[in-house]
Amino acid sequence: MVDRIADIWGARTPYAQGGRWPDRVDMVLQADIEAGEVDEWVQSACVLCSNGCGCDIAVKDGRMVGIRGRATDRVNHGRLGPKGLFGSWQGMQHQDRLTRPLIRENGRLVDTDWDTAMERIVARSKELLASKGPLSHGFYTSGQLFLEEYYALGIIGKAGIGTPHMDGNTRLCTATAAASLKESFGADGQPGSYADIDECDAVFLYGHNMAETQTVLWSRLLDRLSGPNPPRLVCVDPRETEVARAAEVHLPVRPGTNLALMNGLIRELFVNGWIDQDYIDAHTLNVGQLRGVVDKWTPERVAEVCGVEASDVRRAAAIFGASERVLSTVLQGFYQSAHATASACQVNNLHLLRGQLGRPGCGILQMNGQPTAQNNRECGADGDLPGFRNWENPEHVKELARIWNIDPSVIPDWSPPTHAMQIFRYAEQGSVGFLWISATNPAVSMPQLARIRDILRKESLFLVVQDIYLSETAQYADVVLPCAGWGEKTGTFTNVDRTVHLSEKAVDPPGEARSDLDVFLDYARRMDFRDKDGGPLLDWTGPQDGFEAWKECTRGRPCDYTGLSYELLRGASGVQWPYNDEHREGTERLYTDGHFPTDPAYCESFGHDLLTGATVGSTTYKASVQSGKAWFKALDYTPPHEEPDEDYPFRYTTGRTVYHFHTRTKTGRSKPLNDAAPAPWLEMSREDAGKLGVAEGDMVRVASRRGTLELPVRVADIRPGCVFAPFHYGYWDTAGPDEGGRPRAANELTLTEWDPVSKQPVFKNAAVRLEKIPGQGPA
Ligand SMILES: Nc1nc2c(c(=O)[nH]1)N[C@H]1C(S)=C(S)[C@@H](COP(=O)(O)OP(=O)(O)OC[C@H]3O[C@@H](n4cnc5c(=O)[nH]c(N)nc54)[C@H](O)[C@@H]3O)O[C@H]1N2
Ligand SMILES: Nc1nc2c(c(=O)[nH]1)N[C@H]1C(S)=C(S)[C@@H](COP(=O)(O)OP(=O)(O)OC[C@H]3O[C@@H](n4cnc5c(=O)[nH]c(N)nc54)[C@H](O)[C@@H]3O)O[C@H]1N2
Ligand code: SF4
Ligand SMILES: [Mo]
Repeated sequence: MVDRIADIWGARTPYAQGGRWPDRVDMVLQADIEAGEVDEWVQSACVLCSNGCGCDIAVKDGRMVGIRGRATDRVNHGRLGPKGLFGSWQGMQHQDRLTRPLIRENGRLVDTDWDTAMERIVARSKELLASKGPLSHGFYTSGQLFLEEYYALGIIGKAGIGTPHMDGNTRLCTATAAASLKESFGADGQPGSYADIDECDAVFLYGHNMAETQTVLWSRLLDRLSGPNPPRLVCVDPRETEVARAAEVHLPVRPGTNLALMNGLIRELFVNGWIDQDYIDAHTLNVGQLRGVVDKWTPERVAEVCGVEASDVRRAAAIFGASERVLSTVLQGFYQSAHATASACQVNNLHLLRGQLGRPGCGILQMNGQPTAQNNRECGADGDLPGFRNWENPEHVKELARIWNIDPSVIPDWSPPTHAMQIFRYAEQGSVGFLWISATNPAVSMPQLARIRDILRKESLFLVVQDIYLSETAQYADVVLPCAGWGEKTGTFTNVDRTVHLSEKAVDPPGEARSDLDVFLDYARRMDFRDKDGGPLLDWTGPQDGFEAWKECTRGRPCDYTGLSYELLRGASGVQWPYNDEHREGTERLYTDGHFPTDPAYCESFGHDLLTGATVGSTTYKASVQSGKAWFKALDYTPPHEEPDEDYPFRYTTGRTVYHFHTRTKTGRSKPLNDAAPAPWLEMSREDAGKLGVAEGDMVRVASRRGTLELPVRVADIRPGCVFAPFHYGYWDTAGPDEGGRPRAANELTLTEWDPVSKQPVFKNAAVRLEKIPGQGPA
């Protein structure tokens, strides 16, 4: 049998341009079980990244005992990666699962029953609403719940309580994807399709280590690369990742300098006439402004700022210019670095300039990371209004109020929605006294952890944490709610390329754990939220009611789900929205006719100034828009806020490894995955290791202005002057810095700073100094 820990992508199944990606069914079963002994295979999709691979869960004697890919699914054609194969079902069934609610008594968390836990929450909630009003409440959710759960939470926060303080960890994840799509095209939603990999002439990966983070998508690309007429590949990443090694041109930019590179690439298209003037004239606005901004970004200037070769900038641009069908993918190397939205918009601009949108092979994938991030953005459990509605458009607010049968004045539309970092700031200051965190672990995943820990432990903050394990964050809670997770509850979710999947309940959750949806509905009931006519605000009895309600909310919006049903999703494959009377088969690509959702009455946003983040506002927007045309948005480069200096001479960046998902609550509890990457490390170039006198495995202390880490060195192919740490490792399985343990969470060092438009925190560039810890070998 193939070792799918060592062999990450599995065997090659080459195919030619325009061909069909061959099927290959991947499967793992518990060691003592044969396929014939499985009682039942239950349809689902994997929730360990945004790829959304279709799968079936193997069930025997009421337990999950394995998984296999669905050959019929358009996303993965049967394949699964290491996390899907091992992390999914194994990660859910560990003895550490939370089985009973916990409440804090005399400083300690103790077991209780659901009534006591919920009544404690409701009592505090009512008391704060009466004494301080809705702005005392904050909700911080996830990119890992189901659509129905987010929509329930969105209704609770926006129509029940009426607080603008709602966001998800999607803010840390793909807020910039959403922001760039709104700025350029008027609304969120990926223009492209995974099938563009089958058709394209070239692929550009911008700050995206697809080989480790969407392993099945990378397998599709590897199969094209090993078939006839393979696509040309360009990679922008300071590290020599697997993607970089496969690329024809690798641009190892200094962290934080993406925008300089992008401005240079755009300039090359203009200078060499590699643009589609007819498309630009017919379908876009503001090309003159773009030209003006990029004018001074010659390849030589780019080379100097980014630390790459000018000839490589020219070669990369020439590949874009010479290819009829380019697929671009963008992820955290752009979204979590400096000038995030502006850099991501420049990718959209490259495609608009060449008219490469809406045709097979010409995709833009402003990627998602988490499996259900798209749904949080759609359903309004983050800062947006449900159905991609525009908070600055009073008609959209009225429409929502009509759908929910409430008074429009309840919906908080008087200010921009509060982003995650600002919600935590309000908790720090004390104006938010009630914070409900679901399915995310900010005590490890947010920047500047010492500060986050101080906020979470504040006396003035009543903290509810809803999780499947006692995470680092849950340990600070006043009430911990044990939830059912993947395979233990039913719901739908949507992946990067708008493919909607149904994930069915396969087994019962452990102990008294309940689905997140049941918890939200229970809270709504106990709070007695009512509509205008005195009826219950949320009268759903289960996920299917939620899905039906959601369909109505999307009617006529870009993410129209009205033609979908659970019945239909029980089919062979997931399907792509919009799916309605007009699109009976779903929609492979958006903007095929060059018409964009920028009409002021329809668009999701009136846009922002990319430098300051100031909103354009309806008056200016209406005066400058030509409905249906896309926007060229551009910004000049300025250096990132924190650059290396004498005291902190190294650039610090962070990211992922293939074997772990985030804070390891699931993958750290799967033996094969955890054995493959049991502890954190610091990547450093050979050159820097030599200068510091450290060798592989030596311990170093890494310090920024905000904290320190102690990690073993891994000598790696990273550009000199830069170091990299994986952000997966926190303290649930080791003593934390407050208990005298070694600091090892990458976010001890990161800074509290965010992109002005998307408000996504900057996790990918900070300045640090290094010192060898004498006499200490491998940990
Ligand atoms: N194995 C695994 N897969 C995952 C996840 C996981 O935790 N583990 N998480 C999922 C989620 S939620 C997400 S958001 C995605 C993230 O997926 P990716 O964005 O692919 O992952 P990262 O490792 O965070 O960052 C990608 C690359 O950015 C590079 N980089 C750092 N700084 C810069 C810079 O300034 N410029 C450029 N151009 N590149 C830079 C890093 O070297 C890194 O290789 O992965 C998803 N898939
Ligand atoms: N330095 C640095 N920091 C980063 C990043 C980086 O690249 N570098 N990346 C950022 C990104 S892109 C992301 S997405 C975040 C991820 O950061 P987090 O969201 O904090 O990470 P997770 O470990 O996925 O946390 C999810 C939590 O939900 C729980 N959970 C899983 N399923 C369910 C469920 O069905 N119900 C409930 N109630 N709970 C559930 C899990 O046990 C876990 O505790 O980290 C961000 N932080
Ligand atoms: S690529 Fe993502 S969705 Fe597919 S199996 Fe791997 S972790 Fe799961
Ligand atoms: Mo993410």
